[in-house]
Amino acid sequence: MIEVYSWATPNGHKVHIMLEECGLPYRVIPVDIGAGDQFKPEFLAISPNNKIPAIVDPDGPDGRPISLFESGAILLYLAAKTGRFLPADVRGKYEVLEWLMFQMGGFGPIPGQVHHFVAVENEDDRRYGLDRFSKETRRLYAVMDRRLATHEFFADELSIADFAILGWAWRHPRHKVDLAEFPHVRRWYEAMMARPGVRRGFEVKLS
Ligand SMILES: N[C@@H](CCC(=O)N[C@@H](CS)C(=O)NCC(=O)O)C(=O)O
Repeated sequence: MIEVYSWATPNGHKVHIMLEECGLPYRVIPVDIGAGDQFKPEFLAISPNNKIPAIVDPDGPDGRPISLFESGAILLYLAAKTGRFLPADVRGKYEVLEWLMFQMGGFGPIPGQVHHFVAVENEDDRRYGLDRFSKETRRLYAVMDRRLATHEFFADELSIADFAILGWAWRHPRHKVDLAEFPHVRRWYEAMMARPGVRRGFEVKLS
């Protein structure tokens, strides 16, 4: 059974969703990042950047255990292990990778800064941070809206890119985005959230 070191955050949920959608058996080991569990030596041994999620698969390549950190790498590993949610053909695969990298490099780090700055007490600092990162967050939603105007999913079919982006879109109230302004994102978001596997992923028990 795969062990998932995780917490109820966007990056954690991406992996919970993928595991549920693939029907893979797994066990969650909560890492309370508010209490500093991510700095414990036993966690750092598998996640040297002190961040969730991380996994240990006792049945890794060649039947030997493997541990992985970074949610994008974990999604790619699980896709390779199951043959699901990542097309085998080169064009289809790289289309998924484009949108996965879009999420990992932008639509995650940027709204994450909004989550930080909304809680900053100093008004000038808060205003500066929110001006900068809310504007960029909204630009990213506009990019997604344009893509979804002509595509049901981010790539040609449902993929790990959708799961990765959904983890962060789920936090739209926290980064102060009204999906009514991005109707194609809203259509995709509602369809994704209606999937039983996605729902189970967001409801995963962490204690
Ligand atoms: N690029 C990493 C980011 C992971 C990340 O930022 N995890 C956050 C929770 S969503 C975390 O563990 N924060 C704890 C810390 O930074 O100390 C990934 O996608 O896995």
